[in-house]
Amino acid sequence: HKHHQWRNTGPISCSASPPAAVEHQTSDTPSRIAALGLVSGVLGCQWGDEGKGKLVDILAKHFDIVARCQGGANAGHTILNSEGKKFALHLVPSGILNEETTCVVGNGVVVHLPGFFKEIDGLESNGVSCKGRILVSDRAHLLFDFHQEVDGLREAELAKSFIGTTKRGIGPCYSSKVNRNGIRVSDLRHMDTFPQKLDLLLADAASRFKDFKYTPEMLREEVERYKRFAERLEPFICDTVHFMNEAILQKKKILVEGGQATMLDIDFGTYPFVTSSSPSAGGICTGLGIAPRALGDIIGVVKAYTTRVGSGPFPTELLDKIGDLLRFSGQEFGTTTGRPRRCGWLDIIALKYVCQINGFSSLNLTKLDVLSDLAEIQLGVSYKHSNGTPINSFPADLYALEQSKVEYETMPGWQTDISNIRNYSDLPKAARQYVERIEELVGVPIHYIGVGPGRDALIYK
Ligand code: 2SA
Ligand code: GDP
Ligand code: MG
Repeated sequence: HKHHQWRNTGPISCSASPPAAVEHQTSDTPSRIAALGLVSGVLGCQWGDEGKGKLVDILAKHFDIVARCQGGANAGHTILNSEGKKFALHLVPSGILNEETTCVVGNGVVVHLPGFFKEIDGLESNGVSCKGRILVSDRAHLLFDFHQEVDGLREAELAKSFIGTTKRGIGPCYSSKVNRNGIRVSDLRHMDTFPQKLDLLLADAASRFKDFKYTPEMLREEVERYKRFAERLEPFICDTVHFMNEAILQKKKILVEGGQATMLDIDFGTYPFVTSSSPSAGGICTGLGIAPRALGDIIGVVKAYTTRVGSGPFPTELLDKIGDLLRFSGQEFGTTTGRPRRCGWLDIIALKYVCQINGFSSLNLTKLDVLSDLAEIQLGVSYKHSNGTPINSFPADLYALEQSKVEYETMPGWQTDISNIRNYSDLPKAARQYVERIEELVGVPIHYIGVGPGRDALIYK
């Protein structure tokens, strides 16, 4: 089996098709990475923040293109580069820190332009060049400040049953999209009709929320602002469907970076406590316009325990000292909002369900180091109805879920620092037992194990 690696020959301009790929062998590439399919994906297996950004950053140098297919600036990926410098990325794909990678923001993403430019300015001022390296789909929907305001108003209206959104306007923007009155990136090329479209959207919001007010003056100002954004965005705008499919024909290597995770998926998550996009495997095809048969390996990223931000069911949640310990040793605070994350044990029932939906080729178990202080570790292995009958898959019915009971398996802890270990066989026996028990229970191999936040803190199994 011959492994290929393809590299860009320079920045890709939007009107151009991808430059010819250059084939070369690499000797330093771990065989696991070299063998990854031409279109690979990295997706979250829980409720987000599994450490997807770190894996994407590590894999990026072996790929030509890193693409986002869903979500928006609600995503928060924290990455430490080789010098230990910390970057928090939201809309820009985590491939940006690798200078040879072209980043694509696909049609399924919702784009808040003020935030996008702010993120680019932040990266540029930290020495990361973005020019010619980010392509934004002309089919992507624009997320306006008013969507963010409406997000807050909706949450306030829900009162105690609030979702705990990031208030980045995600739900309202996808609502506009599905409602078919959204405004897309390509509409920025028609500034003559843009004011009217925006007016309709704002009027819609004003008719729905009594606290939402806008004046003709505010509309005019917003239009002027977007005229400037339109000019600045022009070099980034691209028919990314054509671009991606050309790249596939040219056998370039593409990595798709998921935001959020399957348990937050609009269809498969704990509805209504979900995000408004499809962070599972299907979202790769719909959010980029590439065919299912183009897909290769999909890697699921799963934390060695579970975290969740926002409201909604969390069967294995720990509301005790162990939960606090995980939060502090795992630094579990939101990358976008700084909110403390709820913490609990690994939920195998939810993980099996997520593995079925996504058909992962392998898993990246992250933050194993965070469990190092514990004398015992629990694994949630099954749910039972209140009458004692087993539940065979993750239930849709949140009431049934709330009344169910989680059954645990207790595993011994290792109580030694593992953050400097780089070979699987050097891990303490109890740590290996934990890893192998998870593989056995879910039936998917764990190929990567995270033992620290840094780029190098990864064990290839
Ligand atoms: P939204 O804003 O409409 O997508 O929120 C709906 C639910 O989805 C959850 N959600 C997330 N959960 C974890 N991490 C996310 N990204 C940030 C991070 C979150 C942060 O990386 O830390 O900084 O708070 C993310 N984005 C959306 C959200 O909590 C709601 O439960
Ligand atoms: P993402 O949204 O899935 O990309 O994850 P986030 O970046 O929001 O949250 C993951 C956090 O865990 C980040 O602060 C990472 O730097 C950190 N992290 C990732 N992998 C590991 C690991 O293996 N061990 C430790 N201790 N931290 C990790
Ligand atoms: Mg995150």
